[in-house]
Amino acid sequence: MRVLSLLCFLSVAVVIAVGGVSKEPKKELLVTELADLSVASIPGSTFRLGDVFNEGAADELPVSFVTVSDFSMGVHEITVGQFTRFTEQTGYMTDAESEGWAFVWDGTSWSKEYGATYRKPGFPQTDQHPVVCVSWRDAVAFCGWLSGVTGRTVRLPTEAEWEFAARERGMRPRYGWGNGVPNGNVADESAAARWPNLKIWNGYNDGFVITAPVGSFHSNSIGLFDMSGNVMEWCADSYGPYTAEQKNDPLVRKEDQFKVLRGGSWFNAEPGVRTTARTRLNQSYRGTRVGFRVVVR
Ligand SMILES: [Ca+2]
Ligand SMILES: [Ca+2]
Repeated sequence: MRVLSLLCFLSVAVVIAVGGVSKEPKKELLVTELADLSVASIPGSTFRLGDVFNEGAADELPVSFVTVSDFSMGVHEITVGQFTRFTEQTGYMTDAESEGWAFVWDGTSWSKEYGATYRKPGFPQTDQHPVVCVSWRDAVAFCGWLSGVTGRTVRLPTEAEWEFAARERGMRPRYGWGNGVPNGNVADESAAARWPNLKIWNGYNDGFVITAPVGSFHSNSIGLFDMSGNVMEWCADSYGPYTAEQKNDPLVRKEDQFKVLRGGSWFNAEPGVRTTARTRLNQSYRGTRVGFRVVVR
């Protein structure tokens, strides 16, 4: 009966267009009783994917021309509140819950913390904090649920979409906040006060040791918040080397277990929070530095 009532509800899920102001990205609010999701409409284009600054790691090269189609992206990382609505409606068990542990920073390394989950990551959080301790598989499951709820295709961003968005449609912002001093939740003086050995952004204090409520800092020019820092974000792609040829809407699918994450987190300063920086983790990884945001078509 619960499933039947959910299906009935899904059929009346509504999409409300909020409309845009000139020069502002068009915003939509996908409204359901289960999950409100604010997304920004991002017109596609061709851009140069990779380390256009020539200052990053080897895996950010070669730079190549990539075309991405139009897409919409969640303006925030998925929150604890949104993820909880998913698990409450479906009974979904995260990998951390079913296996009984997640990775937590203990001051010197990322170690298995038994009992750590997105509900109890070991630090205070509200429904507005980004969900953490979710694996790639957990994130994909959330997307599948939200696709059903909204009647839209909801999925993880491809690595190319993520970078295109973080760089304000393929321009040259070095970070989610632009090119200057930080305006986001990165490894800062407040984190160093707790963990003196942490590599931080010297002289910068954002006031958050671990995660911050989403949207605590200003957005980029296309309306996206926390593209650098707060939580690292799962992408749809398997990790692989870049190639030089031009591509259209690339998505790397491989048999191995390593998936791409982008943007760095509260745990990173330079160089991890750069918009072109790439990270890979096993798809079963879950820890207090990893979350995700979604793309909607
Ligand atoms: Ca911080
Ligand atoms: Ca982020």
